[in-house]
Amino acid sequence: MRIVHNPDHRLHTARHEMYRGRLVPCHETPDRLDHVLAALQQQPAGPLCLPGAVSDETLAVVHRPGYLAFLAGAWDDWVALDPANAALDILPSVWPVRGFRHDVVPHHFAARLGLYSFDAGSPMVAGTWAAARAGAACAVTAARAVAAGERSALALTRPPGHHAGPDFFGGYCFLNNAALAAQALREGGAARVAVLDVDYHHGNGTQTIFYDRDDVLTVSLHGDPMTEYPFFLGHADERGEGAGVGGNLNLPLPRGTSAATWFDTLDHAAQAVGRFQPDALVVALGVDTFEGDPISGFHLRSADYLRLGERLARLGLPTVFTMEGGYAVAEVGVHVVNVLHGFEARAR
Ligand code: OKP
Ligand code: ZN
Repeated sequence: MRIVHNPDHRLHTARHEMYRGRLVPCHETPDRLDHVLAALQQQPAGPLCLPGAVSDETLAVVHRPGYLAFLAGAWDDWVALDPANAALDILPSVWPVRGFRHDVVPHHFAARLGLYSFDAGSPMVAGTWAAARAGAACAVTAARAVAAGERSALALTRPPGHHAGPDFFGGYCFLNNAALAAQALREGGAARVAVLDVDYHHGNGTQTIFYDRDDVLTVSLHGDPMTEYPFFLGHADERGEGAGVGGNLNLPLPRGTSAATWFDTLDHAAQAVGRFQPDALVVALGVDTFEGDPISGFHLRSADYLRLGERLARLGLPTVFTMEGGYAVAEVGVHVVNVLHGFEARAR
């Protein structure tokens, strides 16, 4: 399996996120990826390579130009508000909810920050844009390699991507790497692409990006949004709209779900992927389904990730993995590598 590493991921190192009325240390830290690299050194799964360049045009197929321009200029705008801001992370604190205008982009940076985000848990720092862009390049590079004939590839995307929508960030995500990979597979010749999201949290951004399209199926199994982040999307009755009706499948599960039930549900998800008869698969790979994850509520154990990899390989599809969540930091590497080894054992 080809592994595309984001050499710039560490540029996105933030201090804190808003949690229950306080600023707490970020869960989404650079050492998450270091643990993956260390585990890959112990148990290699394929050649490591660097991403190629990705153009604004490529990003703009998934994201709105105004949003991309906002991200590109955010740090300079933040520091322009007050030079002392250079020592602080950017976090939004005001949002245009129902009844407010979304069609007018205010001049004030704090207002634009709210317009383009949905939570106060996703800090931006000076290097966030560079890191997110390089991460997106990893996803596109991995997808192009698979479109060119490789059986599978892993994009070591950090920051993660599945919560980022056409014109909003949140849930630690800025650019939707899985969506960019799916789009790159489409452009590389796959007529139909399935995105299967196995992160603990619903992939709301990916769902929204492809909601009205019939060429990309989105399937997500995740904590029930009635009690789990991102709360406002991810229910079973969201099936797509327009040409995309039937092209979205949500499989919400209660907090506390066992590995046995989770794997039964994965079978349903895999069957739906199979019925769609895609030419390629994107797996939004979060390993925050682990029983020891500090912010999640499923009960998978380390060996279950081998089984997950095997189950995914059984779909028999050219496959791109993007890296999403997983916050039991010391275990993240082993779990990702277990997925890859389980996959390789079946894919051969
Ligand atoms: C990103 B990914 C926990 C606070 C929730 C946001 C979680 C984002 C998860 N009680 N903060 O899907 O792993
Ligand atoms: Zn997650």
